[in-house]
Amino acid sequence: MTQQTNWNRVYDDTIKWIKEAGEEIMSSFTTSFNIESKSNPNDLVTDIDKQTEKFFIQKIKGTYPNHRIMGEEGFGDKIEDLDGVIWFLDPIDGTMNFVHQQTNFAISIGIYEDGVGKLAFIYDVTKDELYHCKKGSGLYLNDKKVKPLQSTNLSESLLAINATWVTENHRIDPRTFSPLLKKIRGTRSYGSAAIEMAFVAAGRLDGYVSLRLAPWDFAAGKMLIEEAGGICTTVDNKEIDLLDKNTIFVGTPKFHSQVQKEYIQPALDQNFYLRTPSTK
Ligand code: 2AM
Ligand code: CA
Repeated sequence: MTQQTNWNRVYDDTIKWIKEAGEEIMSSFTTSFNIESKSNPNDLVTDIDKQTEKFFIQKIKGTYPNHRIMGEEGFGDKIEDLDGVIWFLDPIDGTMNFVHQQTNFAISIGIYEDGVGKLAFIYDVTKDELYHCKKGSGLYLNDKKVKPLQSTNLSESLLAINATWVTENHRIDPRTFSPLLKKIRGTRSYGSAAIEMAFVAAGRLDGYVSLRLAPWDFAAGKMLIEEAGGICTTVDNKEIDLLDKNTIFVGTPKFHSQVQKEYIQPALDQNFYLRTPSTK
């Protein structure tokens, strides 16, 4: 049985901890930190990712001992079901940007209860921009309420996509998205899934696609986008699985449905390949 949760209190605590963690991260710029690679040479982790995750885990476990945590750096719990309250935590989303640019990275926290989104936070640390929502109460950027999403024509749309997915790669046939790039107004690539999803939620982008995201990368962004009235699915238009790596395609309702119908579905009908991130 899940205990009654005071969500307003969790909301306030999380914002307080995020700001505190943000200050620590900013002060790390004046000291040196250790950088390692994880699954591949481009998958980076620093001491700061690990310290930040441990900071949140200590705060969460100390205040909400019944809550479970799925964190990118693995200091949380081993999560195999969605029962109760689960915090999906990415202490630094966009670690490569953190290392190379010292900007364009975010703290991402999505809090779910029995698989249903309750609170979401994406904090663009160096810009001091906090995107946040409590389910059903609208999306906020810092203290300002964000307008519900507007739908634009494809020819006036901006899509966030990494160039990897329209060049030779082993996850998606590059012919799936390359014709779309000729049709839309432009593409962007910020290198942080959390920031890219927050931008879709706030109407700064019309869509975002990625072929390899983990629950801590998308849990908060999915909630923010849905709160703003946008659509989040896998690239092949299925429901996103919160317990697994997924392909991700998100956007305004019109952008999402048009791209599905006119670009993705025809590519799948022609048997262009599309592999999920859990498949090697
Ligand atoms: P991260 O920085 O927290 O690892 C970069 O395109 C985006 O994809 C980032 O949000 C990055 O999250 C995420 N990502 C997920 N899995 C990745 C991987 N195996 N290699 C590189 N980026 C990955
Ligand atoms: Ca990370």
